[in-house]
Amino acid sequence: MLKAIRGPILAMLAAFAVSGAAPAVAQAPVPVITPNPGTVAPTPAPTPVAAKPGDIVHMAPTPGIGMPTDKIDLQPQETTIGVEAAWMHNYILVPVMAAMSALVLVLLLWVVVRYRAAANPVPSRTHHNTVIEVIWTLAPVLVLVCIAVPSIKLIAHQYSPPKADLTVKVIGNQWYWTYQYPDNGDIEIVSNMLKEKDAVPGRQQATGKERPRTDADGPALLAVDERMVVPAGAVVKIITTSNDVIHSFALPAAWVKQDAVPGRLNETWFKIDRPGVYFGQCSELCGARHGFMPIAVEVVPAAQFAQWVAFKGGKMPGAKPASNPDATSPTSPATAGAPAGSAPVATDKTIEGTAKPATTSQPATAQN
Ligand SMILES: [Cu+2]
Repeated sequence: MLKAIRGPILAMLAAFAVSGAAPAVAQAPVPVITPNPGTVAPTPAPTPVAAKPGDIVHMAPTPGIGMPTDKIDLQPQETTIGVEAAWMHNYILVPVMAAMSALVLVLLLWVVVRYRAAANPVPSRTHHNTVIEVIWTLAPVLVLVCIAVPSIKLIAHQYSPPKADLTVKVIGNQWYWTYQYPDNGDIEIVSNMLKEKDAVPGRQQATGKERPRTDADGPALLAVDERMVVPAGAVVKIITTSNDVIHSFALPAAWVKQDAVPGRLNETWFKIDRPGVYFGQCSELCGARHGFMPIAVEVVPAAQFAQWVAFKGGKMPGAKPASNPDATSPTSPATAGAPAGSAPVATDKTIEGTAKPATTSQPATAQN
């Protein structure tokens, strides 16, 4: 009996694993999706941190939004795709997994107890039961159909992006990110993780060459000196690639995870309506400092985005080149990683020494 039911159950589990293994691309039936769902938390009121007049003001992140929470759960989702996917995960995949595990456990226990040798001195020679064979063939098929329908719908939604309002090319490097804005005068942002206060030599701090993380930048290991800035409500097309090894651009609150592969261009997208700061991490083992190349995306109102672009020396599509004096100064963002974040020193003036090489002194072969 045990042997007889084991095959179909294993097949059922294997089939389920295949369908359920890719929640990132599996999405749900189209439940009613509210524009800004995923969480009941009120719209955060990001605390702008004022800098000197004329400086770009960056937002402070809102605890619990766009960053890990202390619950065992997915992060609150900020995109319609994320909401569909989280729904699929919470209301289809998890219940099916739990029910199937419980069923298998009960069947095993029943077989172990009911058909133990002590209670059955003469083994049964029973074989072949048409009814049960039909059941264990049809039941897995029905389970798979229940998963496949919402899953395929979700994939269709995920891979049918609306027309992009903005394209950002994301380049992975050992171990930092570069963000290029081809629609905005090819500005380039170099984004490095901010270290904790005690990890930054006092001399570096005193000379302004490197600043440590503050709470206004975000949580430890997630805060960066330069955030990717995108407008709220815009469809952002993300093109990923890499300069060295495979990295992965992941932004959990937007249900985005896309490998960045050298020599290839991969594409994904997101549209976040709520202004705020959203954090992610490189999600492909890429070497010794893989854990230290976080991602921070700052979603700002459109006007503020235009202001930021101008500040970085770029231009909005169709607009004249920015006349910002900084655009041509040595502090041009294209030349170095400027401090972003929302700390009091987040004035977007380039701090020397935080450019790419500063954090990439380890050889590419120093991998774990
Ligand atoms: Cu990486």
